[in-house]
Amino acid sequence: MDPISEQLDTEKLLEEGQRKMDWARQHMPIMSSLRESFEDEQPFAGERIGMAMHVEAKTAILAETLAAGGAEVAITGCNPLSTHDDVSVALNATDGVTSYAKRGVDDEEYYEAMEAVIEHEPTMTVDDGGDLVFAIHEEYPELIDTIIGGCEETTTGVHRLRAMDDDDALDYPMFAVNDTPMKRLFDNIHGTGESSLASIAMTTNLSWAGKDVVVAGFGYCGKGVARKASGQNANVIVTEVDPRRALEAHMEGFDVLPMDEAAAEGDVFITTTGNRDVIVGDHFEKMSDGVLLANAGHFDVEIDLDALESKAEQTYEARDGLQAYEMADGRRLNVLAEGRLVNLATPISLGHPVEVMDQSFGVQAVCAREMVENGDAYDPGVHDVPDELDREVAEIKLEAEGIEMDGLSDTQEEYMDSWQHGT
Ligand code: RBV
Repeated sequence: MDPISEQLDTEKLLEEGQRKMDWARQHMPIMSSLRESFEDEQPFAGERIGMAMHVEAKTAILAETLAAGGAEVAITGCNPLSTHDDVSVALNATDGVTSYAKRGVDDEEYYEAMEAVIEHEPTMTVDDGGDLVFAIHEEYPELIDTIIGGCEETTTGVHRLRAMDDDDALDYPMFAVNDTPMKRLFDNIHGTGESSLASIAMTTNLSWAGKDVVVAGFGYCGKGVARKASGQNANVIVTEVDPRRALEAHMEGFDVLPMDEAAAEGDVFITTTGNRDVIVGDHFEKMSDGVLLANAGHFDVEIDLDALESKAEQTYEARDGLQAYEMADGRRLNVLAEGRLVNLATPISLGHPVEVMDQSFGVQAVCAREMVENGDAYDPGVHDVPDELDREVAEIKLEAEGIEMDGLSDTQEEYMDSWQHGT
């Protein structure tokens, strides 16, 4: 397959893509700091890094930072709708980077581009959702011997890798970047919360105030969406399958209902569970005219669109990125971004805010560095990110923000380590 520049009219796109990258770069102090040290130390010299991520401006800065550290980077998308073509072209024009990502690809093109990345014979993989790791294990196991390891960005990908690991089917080490405090407490909560609501608002031009918003799942992403929706004066209803999380949602002041009942209440539905079949056939029967249906989970399996399609009398594009399904009784149920992750996949989506991705990608970058420097220390399987790496990224960010904090005194250290102190 040809790199992106051979496929599209690049001149216009290049300029716009570079402009987007410039803006992102200005707001990514962690990446700037790491880039400086990578340029000096060239930790990735001789390495080929294969990436499958949402190819937009912030991801482009991660890719160029790895390339600045000496890597040869090949990248494609991790979702058929999340690529920004202008950024993909600009990234492809960056030294050391080849991009195959294009927006609006079908399944065949999506996997072709993934294979094009794999043909670079990566020595390290950086994934969002696990498709690249999975494709290598399924189709190109002969490459595994020369792969040092990799990093996984998202909850769904880590979940998938842990399932592979449990089946002894994961044959190289992978860092669970998602599970670090610097990722999960910011990206999943604030990032998903803000960018999902922003994408829905911009796609529909509708308000949150006074709406009944049903949030499926009260994990880190669900909490973010619920809190931000509440902050925009919506009335939030949470659905859960875990009793502790249901209680947590209740104690945070949200209504908690089974989806069977919530279906009749909601004006907007946002799924964040990472599981399939969260909104299905009977639920559609109970919904009011005009509801919005959106998914903020990694894969497009949470809302059963086949069932919705089979119930609909007709379907039409109500706005860009918004498909209306009209029922026999006249109700219109509106689905955003074909049920794909709404913060990245509508035509106006920008993904998470820049500051948040700076943190997530800061963790990615230090994990990639750790893998090349100490790869031998990690057996095949999923690994938690060493805490000192996560702290390193937090410290760079605090310094960039000019925020100072306390340190422990010797007596405090001693106190924390001892068990003899009592009343
Ligand atoms: N995500 N990436 C962006 N590049 O704009 N926005 C969100 C971006 C990541 C986020 O870290 C999450 O874990 C993953 O997308 C879900 O696919």
